[in-house]
Amino acid sequence: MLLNYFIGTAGSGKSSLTANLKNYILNRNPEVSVVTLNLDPGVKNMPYIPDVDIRDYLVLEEVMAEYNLGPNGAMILSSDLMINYIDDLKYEIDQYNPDWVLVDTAGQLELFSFRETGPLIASSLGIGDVQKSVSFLFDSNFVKRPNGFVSTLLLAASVQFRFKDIPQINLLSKSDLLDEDQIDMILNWSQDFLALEDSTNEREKGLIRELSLLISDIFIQMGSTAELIPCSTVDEHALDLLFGYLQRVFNSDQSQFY
Ligand SMILES: Nc1nc2c(ncn2[C@@H]2O[C@H](COP(=O)(O)OP(=O)(O)OP(=O)(O)O)[C@@H](O)[C@H]2O)c(=O)[nH]1
Ligand SMILES: [Mg+2]
Repeated sequence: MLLNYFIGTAGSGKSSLTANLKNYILNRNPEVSVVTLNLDPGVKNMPYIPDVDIRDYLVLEEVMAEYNLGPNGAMILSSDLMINYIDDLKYEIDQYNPDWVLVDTAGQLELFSFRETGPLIASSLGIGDVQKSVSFLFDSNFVKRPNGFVSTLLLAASVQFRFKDIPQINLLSKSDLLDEDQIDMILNWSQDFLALEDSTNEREKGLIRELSLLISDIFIQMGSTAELIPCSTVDEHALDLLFGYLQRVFNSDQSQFY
């Protein structure tokens, strides 16, 4: 069983990618079974019908009414309450005995990633020989400038820190919104933080520049890269690339990613 979590800021394309990757895998090989899991208790409209859905157990509006909370407070509480339904979600998924599980998480990524629920769910789901990955989405709309790239890089690193036992790949989502030069520039930043520093010096000013430089310097000292994979739901080749990367993660010795 291969289990992938899509995590990213609100609107970064998690649900669209969940839907499109499922279709892509099934079109490629109808024999493979793919299950989608929605972990957003507040979502109203989705681009697909999830096979397993937290909303069968927990609905944001009902939590708001029952606990007399506004949407934000109810979202925090819902995130914590999800823990009570891990066994149910696990049972439902196991009934399908799928080859792939694509997990779509809520846009408030700090709730899933930085509270207890996300890591607990991530460590609990799946049976038998299960391999896991996190796909973190860098929204193309926000990473065109060095400071947006650095902010997203920090979020991606925080998520990696929280889900430390699970290999993570970073996706440049909605890459069809960028031209080729922009894509090359952003991919270059992700592989070479010195290039990111150069662009920061050129394009940012004042405190933002100083902070961005300090942060990229930390990443340089750590010797890490944030290799990005361009990804778009309107481009079949981009899905080919993503599928290939996920297979590489799953086929490799997962310990090399820790
Ligand atoms: N151009 C383009 N638009 C996309 C792509 N993927 C998603 N979108 C659009 O981006 C918007 C948000 O997409 P979603 O898939 O709902 O994003 P999400 O991360 O699930 O959003 P939340 O669950 O609200 O956090 C929608 O209008 C999508 O149609 C893409 O690859 N290219
Ligand atoms: Mg969504």
